[in-house]
Amino acid sequence: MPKAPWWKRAVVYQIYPRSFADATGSGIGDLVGVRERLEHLAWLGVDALWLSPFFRSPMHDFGYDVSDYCDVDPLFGGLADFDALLSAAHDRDLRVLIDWVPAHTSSEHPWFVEAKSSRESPRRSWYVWRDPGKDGGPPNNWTTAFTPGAPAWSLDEPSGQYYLHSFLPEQPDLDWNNPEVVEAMHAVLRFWLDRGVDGFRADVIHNIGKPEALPDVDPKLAPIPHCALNDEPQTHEHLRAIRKLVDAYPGERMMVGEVFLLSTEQVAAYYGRNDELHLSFNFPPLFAAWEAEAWRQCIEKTAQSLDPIDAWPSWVLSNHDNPRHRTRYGSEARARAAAVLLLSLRGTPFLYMGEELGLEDAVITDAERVDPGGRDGCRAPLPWDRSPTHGWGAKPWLPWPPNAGDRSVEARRADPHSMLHLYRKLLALRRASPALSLGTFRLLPGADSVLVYERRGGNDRRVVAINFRDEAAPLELEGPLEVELASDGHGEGSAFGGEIGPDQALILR
Ligand code: TEU
Repeated sequence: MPKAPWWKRAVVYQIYPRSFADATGSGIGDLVGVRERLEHLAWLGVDALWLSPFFRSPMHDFGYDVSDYCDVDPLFGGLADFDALLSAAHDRDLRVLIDWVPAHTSSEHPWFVEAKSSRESPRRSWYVWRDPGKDGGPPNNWTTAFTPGAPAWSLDEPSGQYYLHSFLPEQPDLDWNNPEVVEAMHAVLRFWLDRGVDGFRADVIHNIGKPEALPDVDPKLAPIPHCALNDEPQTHEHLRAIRKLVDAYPGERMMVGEVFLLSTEQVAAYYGRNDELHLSFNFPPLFAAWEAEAWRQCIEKTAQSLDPIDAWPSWVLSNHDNPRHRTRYGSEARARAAAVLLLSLRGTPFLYMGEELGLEDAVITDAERVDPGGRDGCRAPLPWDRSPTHGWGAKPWLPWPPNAGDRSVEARRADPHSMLHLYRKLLALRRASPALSLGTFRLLPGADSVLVYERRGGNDRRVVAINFRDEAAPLELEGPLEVELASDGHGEGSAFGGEIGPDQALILR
């Protein structure tokens, strides 16, 4: 097999630090909590973890509004706790990616405080300021992310100018056309690379480049948050410089970018000619229905867009911004089949903490909702054990997900047939199989409701079949095949009998 960088073979596990593990008993997860629970990740068999932001922040967007990129928010601990976590992770051969938020800062970041202080401030041009439009309103028709249809601009009354914010007013967009901004954000990358991180998940990276003229978008598109439309050539230039910076460090450091554009062709451009992002998220599959045809299309589109530019795919079903796929797909049987799919496609899979437990979104009342984007459900805390506090010191900041005791790490680990053991088995199988980790991919014919594909690496070969319906289906395949893994455990270790069960996924060899 060809030699490949670690991140092509890896399975990455996303940790949302507020909700993972609480060592201090504050009801909010923290970095010591993550360190104390690394055993879970090592036992599971993932290769890397990605930590959502833990930097100083007023938390209007729960850490995606950063007021100091080079310090840990006291809620989560301090820099020494980060260093201890990083070295403990490395001791267990777990790589660590951190979240870099380059497109906007917090409005409380000293840069913005200074920029706002006067039109003459030397930092004014670090952000995007414009005079009001002709009617005295916002300078253009761009809209913001969390309040549908609301302008992406806020008026700063003392100076009479508007500033741009693709997200909350508390998240002013940085102006990457200013070389000082570029240098400051590069310095942030170096700060963490020098500390030893293995790489970054770059937040809304496609949103850094903006044209000076900031033209209106087609009025028909204006209701779409501008961030989901912003696709500018400047960004590619910035990414080439970022790639050089990251690649200059030893040890295969990397960056996975969040490109929140809803077509895979657009996303593909952010790999450049292997000189921009190492990996990019690709969200159309996350938004796809649980239907064989929808997935066939996502898979084909991914290959068509990425293969010609030699770019490596990534796959993700859940994250901290969207309802969990266990909730979207509606049953544990489907979520089990989805785990087989996610971990047997060609590309790097990203798991979201708790999906290995089969967690569903918490039911959040209006009174409990705290996120401006209403994304609280998937951010419910992780239950570690069956006790009433589930391993947390105090009542956590959000309600528990349904059946938290039965789905806790403790309970799932005690049951060899649980979802957690399925994930662990899949991870081990993937690691041991050249076909599944780095091999080629080919769709095979199957019934309408069954997705079938072959993975091949050298002499190693697997056939994977996913039944998207809750009724059994015939499945004709060549050659004697053995059921190596079944999402529901049925038939494992025996000869394949020509049929796939309801909601079942199979790995055959
Ligand atoms: O998300 C980008 C993004 O576009 C989504 O927030 C999307 O608009 C939203 O989920 C729709 O409900 C990233 C982070 O992942 C997210 O948590 C942040 O809020 C956002 O950027 C701003 O930093």
